[in-house]
Amino acid sequence: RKIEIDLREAIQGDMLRPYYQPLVDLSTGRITGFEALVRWPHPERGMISPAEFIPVAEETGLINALGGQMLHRACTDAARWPDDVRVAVNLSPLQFRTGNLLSLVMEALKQSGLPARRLELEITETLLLEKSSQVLATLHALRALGVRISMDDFGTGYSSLSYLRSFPFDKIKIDQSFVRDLGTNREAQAIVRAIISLGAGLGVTITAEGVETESELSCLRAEGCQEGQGFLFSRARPNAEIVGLLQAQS
Ligand code: G
Ligand code: G
Ligand code: MN
Ligand code: NA
Repeated sequence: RKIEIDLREAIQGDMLRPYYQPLVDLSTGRITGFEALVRWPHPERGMISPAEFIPVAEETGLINALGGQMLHRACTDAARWPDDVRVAVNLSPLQFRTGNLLSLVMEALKQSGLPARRLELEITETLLLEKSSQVLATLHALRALGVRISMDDFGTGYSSLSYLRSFPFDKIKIDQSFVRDLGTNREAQAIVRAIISLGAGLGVTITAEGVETESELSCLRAEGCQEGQGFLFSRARPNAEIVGLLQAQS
């Protein structure tokens, strides 16, 4: 397939770049960190969305090389940001199976000089479906380094609360589908409220994804949600704009 050939070439040529979307503390309005979201500037097609090529990367195994490059670059970029600003990197379940993830992370931290406490790794519920002891051991080892582990897209997929008992997450990200329906849908509001209360009980930070409107924001604040992310605050931006963005708020 053409997209596979092009993607392989883009990875070999180190053409992919993380863009960074702010994570905002809802009580202070300040940026606490950024999520790295991969972007592919394609020579013929312009900017291609990860929604299109991450699945291709996962099918072909290219996700290991892609994920490694993103992790290294995100740590290197973040090492130059202020010391209280974190970076969050998405991990594919495949990176737990085939790659040596633990040493990849250690190497990225060492090469970049980024302190482990400033790195968050986002994983999805599908990773925990199979209840693999190897996956749990890797997560515990990453956490022992001081890296924070976030549960991404919470509430979609095959949510089972049992994994919250077997692994202590640092953060749970409420999927944007619940946030989008907050104003109009009583069920969505009840679910968001329940997740926030779950987070308080577990001592886990709750982040709302896909915040687009002021009314969603005030609803989330009223429910006691600590952190938000979404177009209301900012889209993902290239690293060249990040330091300026942070200076503007200080
Ligand atoms: O940036 P956004 O537009 O369109 O991202 C789409 C999807 O791609 C999201 O589900 C996001 O988690 C995923 N994604 C973005 N960057 C990465 C990455 O570096 N690695 C992995 N595994 N997924 C990513
Ligand atoms: O799966 P993950 O949460 O990593 O994906 C983040 C995705 O959500 C990216 O595709 C990003 O571009 C997208 N996104 C971020 N903020 C918003 C928002 O406010 N609204 C919508 N519709 N998408 C968003
Ligand atoms: Mn994510
Ligand atoms: Na998500």
